[in-house]
Amino acid sequence: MPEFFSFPPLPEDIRLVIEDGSSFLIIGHINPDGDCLSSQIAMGALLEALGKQVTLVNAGPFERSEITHLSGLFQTGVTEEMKAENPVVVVVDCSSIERIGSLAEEIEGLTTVIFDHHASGEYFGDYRYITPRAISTTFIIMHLYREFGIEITPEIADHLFFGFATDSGFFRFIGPYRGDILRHAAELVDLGVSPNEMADRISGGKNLDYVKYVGKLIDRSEVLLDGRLIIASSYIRDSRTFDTTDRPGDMLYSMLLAIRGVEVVLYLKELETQVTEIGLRSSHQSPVDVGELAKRLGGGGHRRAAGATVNESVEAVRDRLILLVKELLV
Ligand SMILES: [Mn+2]
Repeated sequence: MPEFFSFPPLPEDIRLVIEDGSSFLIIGHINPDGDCLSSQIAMGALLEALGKQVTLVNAGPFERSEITHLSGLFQTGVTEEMKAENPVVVVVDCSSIERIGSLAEEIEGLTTVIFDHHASGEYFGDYRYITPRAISTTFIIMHLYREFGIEITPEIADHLFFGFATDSGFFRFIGPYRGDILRHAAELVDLGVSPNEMADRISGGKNLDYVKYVGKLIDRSEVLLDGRLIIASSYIRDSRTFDTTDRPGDMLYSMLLAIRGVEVVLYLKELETQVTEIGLRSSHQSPVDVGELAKRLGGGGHRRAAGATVNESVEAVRDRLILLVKELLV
């Protein structure tokens, strides 16, 4: 029998925290993507519809071209004034407390509720509703609209769909027996969302330097372990050559995963001399669970997509990762 998805029941204590709270801070992860910010916005609108006072906070930076226009809706820090109301903190789309950056210290002592869909990470917060089989965090938030009996406006429908589209590679990462995702998406389209316009918004809007940058990273990438692993690396110096704040990730991954036989793609980005950000992707057929791999490096994520940041040079972490992937590629 296929394993059809249904949402686990919303714990009663979470429902009570939401119903009883009067003031809320909605927080998402640093370097936010479409799912993160849309989840924050949709969660905020849900709580406002329930009569709550809401502040959206995200430390940024708001660099990806598809989300920069949303930055004006967010505060970038939690002030003492905001804390004076003793707000409930709702954290969305974060698998570990480090993911919220400087805000982690600022919210200390406040009641925290987590809504997330990452399968691996270090659990935190006082209350958690974590649903790894949800395609995006907005998928969970859409469920909350139903749970609390709040109507989805066309504007919120757009945000919810934006999260679905960003996290599912525009529905390409969805396997069989997940008609539920498409049924949810169909509901949003009937509320006025245009998938056509959304596709342009997500993959368009880049400058020429962005595409050249991706080209450079492909050119520089190394094929390893009999063509099953590809590693692409970028360095601080690249920012002097290529004028773009967009992340090469998504385009880079889809091009490298298109190569026959490639199972794992690693993108190593030098942030500082001894600090490297690692993006991990694995192909649909691969046995490698990159979420687990990222967890071993102190990060987290999903089976097919994950990330971590380590205090090591690009070269050092590269060598370590080759050995780790080799062990997993049976
Ligand atoms: Mn997400």
